[in-house]
Amino acid sequence: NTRRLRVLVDMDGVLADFEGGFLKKYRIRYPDEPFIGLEDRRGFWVSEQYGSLNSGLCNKAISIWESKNFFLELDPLPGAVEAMKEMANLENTDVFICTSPIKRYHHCPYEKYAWVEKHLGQRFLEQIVLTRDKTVVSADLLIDDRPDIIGAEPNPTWEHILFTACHNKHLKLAPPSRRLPSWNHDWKSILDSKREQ
Ligand code: UMP
Repeated sequence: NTRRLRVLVDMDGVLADFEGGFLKKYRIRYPDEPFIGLEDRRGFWVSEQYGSLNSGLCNKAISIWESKNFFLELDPLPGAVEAMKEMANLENTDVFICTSPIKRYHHCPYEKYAWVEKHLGQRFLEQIVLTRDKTVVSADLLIDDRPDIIGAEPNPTWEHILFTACHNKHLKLAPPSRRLPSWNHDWKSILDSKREQ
C-alpha cells in the first residue's frame, strides 16, 4: 500500500555544472573582459550580475549559453550521476529531470537530451520534463538551485529542496525550508522524510 515517491531533479546547477562551464567558455571567448569568480557570484541570473559590471557584458554572457555545444559539454557535478542512478533504482521511487530550456531553442533542448543520454543513459530519456514553469509539475520533491521558483500554480505539490550552488550559498533560508549541500550529503534521508505521509 506504499505510495510511490516522485522526485524532480533540476539539471543546470544540480546535475550539470552550468556556472563552471559558463565561466570557462566566457574567459576563453572574452579574455580581455572582466569576469566574476565563482566565489563572488550572487543571484541566480548570471547575465544580471555580468550586466551590473558593465552593460555590454549582459549580452556577452548570454552569447555563451546560446552557443552550440554549451549545454552538451557541461561537466556533471560531483556525485550527480551516481546519485541519479542510485535514486532511480530505489524501491517505490520515480525520478524525473525537470529543467527549463532557454528561449533561444536552436541548440539547448536537443543538447539537454543528448547530455542525459551521454551521462545517465538512454533509459533516462523517459524521465525528462522540459518546462519553463515547474509549479505545474506535480511531485513530492523538487531539488533545485534556484531560490525563487514560482509560476502559474500558487501552491505547487512539491517541497523545494534548495541545492547549494555558488550563487545561493550565502542565502539564509527561512524555516522550514531545507537545503541539499551537495550530492555527497544525505539526499536519501530527505527522500525518506517524504515517504508514507
Ligand atoms: N539561464 C539564463 N540566464 C542566466 C542563467 C541561466 O537564461 O543568467 C538559463 C540557463 C537554464 C535556465 O537553461 O536559465 C535555468 O533553468 P533551471 O535551472 O531553472 O531549470
